[in-house]
Amino acid sequence: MENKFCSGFVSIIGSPNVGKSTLLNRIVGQKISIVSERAQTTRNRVMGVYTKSDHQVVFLDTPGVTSPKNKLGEYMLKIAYESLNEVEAIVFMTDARNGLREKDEALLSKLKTAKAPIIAVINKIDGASLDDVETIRERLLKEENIEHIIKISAMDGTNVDKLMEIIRTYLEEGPKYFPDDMVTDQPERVICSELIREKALLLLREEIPHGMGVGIDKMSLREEGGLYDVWATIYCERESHKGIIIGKKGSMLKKIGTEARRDMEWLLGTRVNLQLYVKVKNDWRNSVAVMRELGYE
Ligand SMILES: Nc1nc2c(ncn2[C@@H]2O[C@H](COP(=O)(O)OP(=O)(O)OP(=O)(O)O)[C@@H](O)[C@H]2O)c(=O)[nH]1
Ligand SMILES: [Mg+2]
Repeated sequence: MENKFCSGFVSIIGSPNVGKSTLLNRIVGQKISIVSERAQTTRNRVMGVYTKSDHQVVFLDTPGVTSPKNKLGEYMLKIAYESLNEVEAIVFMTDARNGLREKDEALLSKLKTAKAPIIAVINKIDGASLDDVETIRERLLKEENIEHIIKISAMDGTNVDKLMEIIRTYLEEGPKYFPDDMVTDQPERVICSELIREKALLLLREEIPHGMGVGIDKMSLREEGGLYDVWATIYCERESHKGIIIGKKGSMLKKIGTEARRDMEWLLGTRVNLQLYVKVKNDWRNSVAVMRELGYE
């Protein structure tokens, strides 16, 4: 019997911070979606392509679902919900350490009307008690459209192979949507801006990160090759935040730049000369114009 190529789209959805982007990166084997310990790290849909000789899965990582507090939040929620249309399966992810909270329950209710079958993933089992995991599992068993429940650790990789086996059963005979060497649809400049935002999220204090946005102003490869010049701006919402992002004598901005540059060099395969600026844009998360400038449209 002839083996036909199988493919399909899978959305990864869940509350903020449950580990969706960590899972995507683990599956495709590259950091294409930034990760941080803060909620609401992912702001756009991030596509990750997993290709094998006889099948291809196109994953959509999405912003964590929570009640929006500004226009950016509304945009993020819309992106997350839109990902549910036209996928072959939905991966609904929860954090084993947190139990099922109100926001997880709210999302579960929303998923009752989803057209695609749901695979529930209880993540972070490396840091949870068996009892906690079991409590979540028992609750999820009551949901009729959840067809599988699997416990994983996206961080250390436990059971991710089993999850992939389950996902495979939802693929249908179909085309190879993307070439073998393609892991994401995000342009390099988008990944570069995301890497800067990730480093800033990692290095800065709690109160600032949510109001941060990063735009790449210009990116150019020098004629003699081997070196990219990148100009980027970090936007924040207050003068006081600007001071914190820049730090004493520029020390914080320098740290953010150094770490981001290292990742960018790895991504681009060349040396990078990164020029970072900080600008205040009051309440930009409610400004459609700035949001558009930063790629949230
Ligand atoms: N212990 C443990 N930590 C994890 C695991 N998966 C993710 N994390 C951590 O959880 C935090 C959030 O991970 P993300 O992948 O950014 O979560 P997310 O669901 O994409 O978050 P948003 O984009 O904000 O919705 C990070 O600090 C990760 O390192 C896991 O399996 N075990
Ligand atoms: Mg994420």
